[in-house]
Formats: sequence, C-alpha cells, structure tokens
Amino acid sequence: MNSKVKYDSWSITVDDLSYACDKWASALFFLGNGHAGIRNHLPLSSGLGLTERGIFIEGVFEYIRRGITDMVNLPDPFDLKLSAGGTILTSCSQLSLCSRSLDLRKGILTTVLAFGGREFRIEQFASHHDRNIAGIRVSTAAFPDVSIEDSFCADVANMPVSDDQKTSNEEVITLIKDASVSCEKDGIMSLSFSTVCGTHSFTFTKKNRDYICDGTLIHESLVSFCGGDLSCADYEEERDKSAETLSSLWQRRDILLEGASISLQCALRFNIFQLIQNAPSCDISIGARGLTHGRYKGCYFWDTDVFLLPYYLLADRSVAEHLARYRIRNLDAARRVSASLNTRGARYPWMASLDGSEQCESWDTGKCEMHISADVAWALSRYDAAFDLAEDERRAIAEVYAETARFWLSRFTYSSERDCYDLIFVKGPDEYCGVTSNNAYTNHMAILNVRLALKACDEGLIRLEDGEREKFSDFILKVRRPYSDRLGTILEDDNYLNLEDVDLSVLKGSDKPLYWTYDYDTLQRLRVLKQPDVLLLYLMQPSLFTVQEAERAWDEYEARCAHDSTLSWPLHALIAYKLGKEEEAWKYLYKSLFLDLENLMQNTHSEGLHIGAMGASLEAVLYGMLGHAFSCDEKVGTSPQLPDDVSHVSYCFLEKGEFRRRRV
Ligand code: IFM
Repeated sequence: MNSKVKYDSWSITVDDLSYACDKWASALFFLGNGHAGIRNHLPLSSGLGLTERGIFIEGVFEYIRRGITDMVNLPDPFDLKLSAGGTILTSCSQLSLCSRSLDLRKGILTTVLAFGGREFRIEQFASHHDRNIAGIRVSTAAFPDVSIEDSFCADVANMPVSDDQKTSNEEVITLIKDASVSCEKDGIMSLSFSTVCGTHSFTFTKKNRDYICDGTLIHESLVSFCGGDLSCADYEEERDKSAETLSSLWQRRDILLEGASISLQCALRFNIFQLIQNAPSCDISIGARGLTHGRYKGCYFWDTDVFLLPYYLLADRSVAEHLARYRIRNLDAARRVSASLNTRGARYPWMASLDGSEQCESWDTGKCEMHISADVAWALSRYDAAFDLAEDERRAIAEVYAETARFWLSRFTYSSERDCYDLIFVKGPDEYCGVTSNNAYTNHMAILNVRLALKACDEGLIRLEDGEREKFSDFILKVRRPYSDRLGTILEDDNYLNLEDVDLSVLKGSDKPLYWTYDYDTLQRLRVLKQPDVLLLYLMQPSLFTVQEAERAWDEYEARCAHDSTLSWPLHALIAYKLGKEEEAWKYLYKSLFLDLENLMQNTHSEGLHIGAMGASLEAVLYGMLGHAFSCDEKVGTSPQLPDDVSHVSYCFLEKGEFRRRRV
C-alpha cells in the first residue's frame, strides 16, 4: 500500500509535513473518551478560523433554528500560542517539521513541530479514567526566544453541515454566549459560558503549570469539562491513570490477528480504538461521525442500532445498555414524530439529537427513509436476546415493538383489489433508489417488527388493543414481498426492473462516490446501488433466503453496487463471509479497515471518522471472519474462516455475559 501513515502494532504516525497538516490528520488524531471529543487541529492559535477547532461533548446540541439543532462546537480549553525566534506559530507554512503519532494502547497523541529554528513536543490525552478530564504537555529546549502561552478560546462558532451530501457549508452560527474567564491562584482558571438558547451551561476549569527541568521548558495543562477541582491534580498522574484504564480495557477488547501484517493489525486496533473513544457514558446514542466532526449536525442514525450495537453486545454491556435505553426513552418523541405525519404509534426519526425529533431537513430522506423504526425494534430484540433483562425493561421494549408496529399498520396502504398491503413513497437503505414503492428491506423489516409486537403480547409483556392481534396477523400475511422470478431472488423494490441497465465500471473509475459526478436525479434512474439493500436484508433475516437465492442476490446486487456509502464495504465483507466468499470478503474488509486511515473515499478530511462503518467492519471481523451469529434467527457459529495471510486468531467473545479468550 502506498500509504500516508506509518503503521506499528500499537501506533500510527504521520510525518510527511503536507499530510500531517491536512484536515484528514485532525480527524485521524482525534482524541476522545466517549464523553468528550477533541478533533486534533494543530496549535496555530490566531491562525485557526472560528469553526476549525472541534471540541464536542456527548449530547450537547443547541437549536440553530426552530426545531433544528447542531452539535455544539465548544470553546477550546487548550488555545496554545507557541513562539520561537520572535514569531508566533499561526500557519502550517511556517513549519519545517510536523510529525504526529498516536499510541492506541495508551491513548496518547504526540506531535513534534519545528519552526523558527526550534522544536516543540506536544503530548495530549482525553482521560479514560475520569471522562471529564483532558490534558496537554508542551516541552521545548529552554532558549530565551521560545515561549508557550495557553488559555481558553471561546471565539468559536458552528458551521452546520447541510443534510445534502453535495452542498458545502457556508453559514456560520455562534452557539456560545456569555463566555467569561476568571483566574484564580496557582495557575487555575475557569471559563463559564452557556449555549445560545440556554439549553446548556458549562464551567471548564483549567490548571496550568510551567517549569524548567534539565534545560527543558515544560508547560502542563489539565482541563475539567465539568468545573471539577483541579487544585491537587497532577498532569503525569492523570495521564498515567488514563493510560492504565485504557490498557486494561484493551485486555478485553483486543483482537489479535496472528500472522497478519503490522499495518492490518494496527488498522483493526484503530477501528476498535475509535469505538472505545466514541462510546457514550450515559443513555444517549453515537452520532454518525461520533464526536469527531459535526457532519450531519452530529445526529444519531440507524448506524448505531444496526452497525454499532452488535459490536457492543459482545464488547461492552454498559454501552449496549446506553444505546438501547436512548431509544426506549425516546419513545414518546417517536410518537410525536408519527403524529406529526398523521400516522399512528411511534416512528423513529431518520436523524435524531437532543429531543428525539426529526432533524433531517430533506423530504425524500427524512420522510421516506422510514426503515429506521423497524431497525430500532430489531436492535432492541438483539439486546433483549443478549442479556438477562429485568422484567420492567422488557416491558418497555415491548411497548416500543407495539407502538412501531402500529405505525407500520397505518403507514402501509391496503389495496382491497389485490388484498395486500403496499408501502408507497418509501426510500430503502440503497439511497439511489429514489422514492419508490415496496422496498423489500423495509417491508420485511416491518413484518419482523409486527411479529416482535405479537410475540411480546404472547409473552404477556404488553396488551394489544381490541382487534389488534387480528390486524397484525393479517398484515403479516398480506404485506407485499417483492420477488423476481427472472432474478430468482428478492427484488429490491417495485421499480427496480424499470431502471436503466448500465455498466457500473464505465460510470465509476475510483472510490470517490458517484454523486460527485452524477446528480441524484440521474442516479435514481439507473440500476446502480449506493449500498446493500436486499443483501442487507439477507444479513438481518437470512431465513428469508434459500442458499441459491442468497447467491443470486449477491450476483445481481453486488455487481451493481457503487459502494458510495462508507457502510457498504464492511457490510459486503460480512455478507461475503456469510456466503463463504472469502476472497471477496477479504477484499472488502481490507478496504473498510483502512477507509479513514488512508482517506480512501476522500471524505475523512471533510467529514471526520466514519464510526458506523467502523462498527460494521468489526461486525465483519467478529460475526463474519470469526463466525459469530449476526442475525435474529441464526445460532452462534464458531468456525472462523481466515484469509491467507492470517494464521491464528485469538479473540474475546461473550458467553453468558462473560468474556473468554479463545485460540483457534
Ligand atoms: O445512515 C447513513 C446512510 O445509510 C447513508 N448515508 C449516511 C448515513 C449516516 O452515516
């Protein structure tokens, strides 16, 4: 691989000046602990624009207009002003050296910069021990012409990214107000501020310490995002406690591919590391880009339920609980979304944030990509199956099944002529399908959702309304299930065969998404997929397919898939593993593990890290390569199928709530 990154088993390094200064590196060297996230810009002080810093805290959204929020770009607690030889560093063009290296085991980022004839070493961490703490240490030879200043920067603003993937951001919005700094004694200072509508108020406290040791000027700074008392806190102690906590987490999280190349092992660890860095500490969800970027206004999508939860079910029960409970506690909000669309029951929003309302502002996606409600029900059923849940929680989940089932019954249209239920004006996971009829994925997931409601009723967890049992059963029998005899498998939707048959290899020459070249209006008329749809259904409900039908689905849909969503490669890897297509699986898995590390889709710099895709990649490893069951109706399998260059695998897996180490 012609790589921008130097890989070691436990670290990544970028030392090419132009790459290390690129926005892609700010995403790659993101530091987080699930509660706080720091996008790693270089310390250019006044050279940084209002929107360039990127400090985020889980669940901190503010309204940017009526009903619509953005994830707040918070004040920067480490506004470093470095000077050497009489100049302040404000631009990358002043640098003669820039090397950045992230230690994945300890969660410590080291940056070495040279300008004005002097060299500075910067060490940073976001604590895994106390998630409200982050720290930075700068050291340089103590020449008289160097100085290090460090304060708060509350001069920050948001640039809400449009939902439309092709529209670039222009609007700058200030979401911070009433910022005031107060300095106390012994290098302690604090910054108090609120978000513009008063939704959140914060006090950040900070402790700076400067000293010279053996001719080296050292500046250390710790911040507490909750205004904690730092008077007795020591930088090294906090850094080491964080590293210890993270290292012990790794003992349960590491997946060692013995015999794999160093870069592959490192890429796998980088993916796991990001799922640690972005795992919430309370009952909220994970944004599509985690805490690494404000893309999609920081919103939560089905990505979390379908592509991240399965990983946490194996890796960390408490995170799985947070994700599941976020959906359960937002049932009322989902009821309101449904009522606003004149349907019954509960409909989960395509994009959600602060109050569980719909945050997607485009009609076709926001109103029509409705499979998310069934995805949530599916995810909760996986969660219920994985753990011994208390009766109350099972009842709350059953309520979600019943309410989402009611939504489906009112959203489908009954045709008395054909005695069947159709879903019209719908968009499936393949977002290039336009707004279509009877997307097979959505219809089958809705059936599963209604079945879950009936089962919960049979178990005595909920009571259905009078006549509802009969209506639900009738629905299950009569929902239209698109199928093509010609293709010999499930058909993506009613429109699929009307679309223009094109040769994808002529349209697409690189990994850059097609929507940069062709308008969506064109793409929706072509028989080209953005990401798996029927094939995803095969993952979620394999019993709907015979082996031959699954094979034919692969032949038809994989060949036409442009992989223009970052979710597509890892999902194809997992599907290929399930179908025993190891060569293809390996090809896709490899790409997906390196997606952000090598900026393969050329959007990591502008969007941050693709956390959903990372979850799906780990699913492909754990549930595909290593053979865990993925779906509702499959039993756990344990025969791993390994690519050629991997000889042994040891991994952690969950059995009756316990992790065991296993060597194959
Ligand atoms: O949820 C995804 C969707 O499937 C494809 N576009 C991006 C979204 C957020 O990751």
